[in-house]
Amino acid sequence: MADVTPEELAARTEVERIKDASRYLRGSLKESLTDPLTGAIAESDTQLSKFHGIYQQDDRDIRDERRRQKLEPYYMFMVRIRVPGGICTTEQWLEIDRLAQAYANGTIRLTTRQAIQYHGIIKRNLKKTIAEINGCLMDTIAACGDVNRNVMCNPNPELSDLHAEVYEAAAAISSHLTPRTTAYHEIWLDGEKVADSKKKKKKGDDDEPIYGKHYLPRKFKIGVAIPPSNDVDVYSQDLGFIAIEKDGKLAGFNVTVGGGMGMTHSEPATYPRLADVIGYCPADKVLEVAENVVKIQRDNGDRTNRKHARLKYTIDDRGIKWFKDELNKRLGWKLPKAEPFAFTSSGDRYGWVKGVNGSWHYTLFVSNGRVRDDEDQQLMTALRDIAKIHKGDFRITANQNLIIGNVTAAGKAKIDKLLAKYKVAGPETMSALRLNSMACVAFPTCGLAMAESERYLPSLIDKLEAVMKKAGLGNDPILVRMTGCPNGCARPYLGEIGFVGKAPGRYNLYLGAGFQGQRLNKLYRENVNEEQILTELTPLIESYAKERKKGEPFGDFVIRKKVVREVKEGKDFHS
Ligand code: SRM
Ligand code: SF4
Repeated sequence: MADVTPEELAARTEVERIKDASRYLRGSLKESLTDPLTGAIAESDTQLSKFHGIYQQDDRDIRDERRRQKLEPYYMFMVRIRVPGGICTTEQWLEIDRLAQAYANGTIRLTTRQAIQYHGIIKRNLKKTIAEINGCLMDTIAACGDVNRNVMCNPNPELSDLHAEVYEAAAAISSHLTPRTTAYHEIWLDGEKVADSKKKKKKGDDDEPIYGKHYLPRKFKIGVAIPPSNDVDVYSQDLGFIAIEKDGKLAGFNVTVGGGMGMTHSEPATYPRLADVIGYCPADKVLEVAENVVKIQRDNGDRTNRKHARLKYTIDDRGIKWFKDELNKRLGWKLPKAEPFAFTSSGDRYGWVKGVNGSWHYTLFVSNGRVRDDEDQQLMTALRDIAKIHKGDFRITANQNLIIGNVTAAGKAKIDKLLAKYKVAGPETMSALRLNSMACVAFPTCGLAMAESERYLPSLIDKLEAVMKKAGLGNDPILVRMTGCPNGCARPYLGEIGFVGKAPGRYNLYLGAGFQGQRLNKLYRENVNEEQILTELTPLIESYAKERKKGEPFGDFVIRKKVVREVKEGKDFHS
């Protein structure tokens, strides 16, 4: 880690200067929290709070009304709890549920990276919320910010011994790459150490041996996949590991680098990119490889332009050969060539599945990850009551769903009864289209949203279901992804049908991604409203029903029929 001269720092982005002056992420957060004159925190602290898992937001539904009334925006905070591999105990779930009622907007949001979010926390409740999250041995550090985020992994370690070994590796990577700064404990826990936080903090920890005081140029994401399932969309991650088994045991991982989804409308220099497979790493070397990939990005990522700061651009600028050579040099050994593997699916498998140890796991479809009570179903209450009697755990999937994990045969009947009592719709009552759909949060909390997403997708699916049914495609899966802006939070460029918000009620329509998460989609129509979406998609769905080959996914079909051109690499996305 080279020192940075004042001239170099001046040429970097404002966020870099904020990090530089922050004393390892402290900034003036303590003072901001106690400033009684505003519901907000200081501008520079809004950048630093992200590293602590906290985003300042305002309620966009009432933004104009507040402006008319000459009031400051209704500031509130989103808090993201890190859940490596998505697994939490039922005791933790009960606490998460309690805090949602006590301090947030009464809902729990499961994210596309297997984490948990609260929305609507006001400033004076922020410290209590974080402290109480840590009280149940979870934390929020590095859930956001220019560091490694929640490490994703197939959340069902009981399915096979291999899954359990891979989950251990994912948890170890997460722990290894957690920032060491003591600022988190100082600010939120009055210096006490609680959760990961399980790690002992020592004097001098603030040195941040992996990140250094400027941390990374941008967010960094890691996912671990277990073939044949690509549920974590491994090619969308900055760094991915694909588990390779030998005789039912974990032997190692193929390593992928340079994935990412985010882009900006009308800025072709920004684009989604799928990762390259660069070689194989034995299981006992996974931390060494992860650390060195992170360090290459730390030292070479672009700190002068945040829209060009992800690892995908570092790799495209310098070439994948440069990256491999640099990694081998830093490791002091050469990554062997990748082992054969095959993905056959992405997304989740729903309903009851029996694990290797004889216990059962139930994957529940949670519409766009939002856990709450509605008139038609009381999901939040159902999960609370299940958590009270369930001896196993809860697992968040990479597709915003929830697994009730490790259920005994006797427990299975009780859980079914509770789900029925609170009218929680089972996957058997839903179309494959809905079960394979996912939308980001967008309005009213996301400050970057241009169009609705979570609140809109379910009603669009109703209409598309009717089209599918009429075409005779009642239960065929098509991956549908929607986001309220091009940042890509629901990985929309991996949707066989992708909707990306442009303006209220208007979306860019993308088609043709690979069903196993192996190919990006392509822009088909720009700035279309619901009527136009249905007009465009109806004939395509009808011809898919009539002319597809046996087992041909929709994404492959639209490419074979030349509806859109196949995207071979990220740089090709806009051409
Ligand atoms: Fe995201 C920013 C929500 C997964 C790419 N994302 C945001 C913010 C924090 C908006 C902001 O910066 O002010 C959103 C908060 C909305 C809210 O009100 O809650 C937000 N992102 C989400 C979540 C909650 C979407 C969801 O519906 O589940 C996901 C939380 C994941 C987690 O638990 O950590 C979420 N975001 C993703 C993913 C998918 C993934 O990681 O697998 C991506 C695309 C992959 C990638 O990073 O390339 C993603 N989010 C972004 C970007 C674009 C980054 C880029 O490189 O251009 C932004 C904007 C930014 O960073 O400037 C962003
Ligand atoms: Fe917000 Fe855009 Fe992410 Fe959706 S994709 S949550 S609108 S940043």
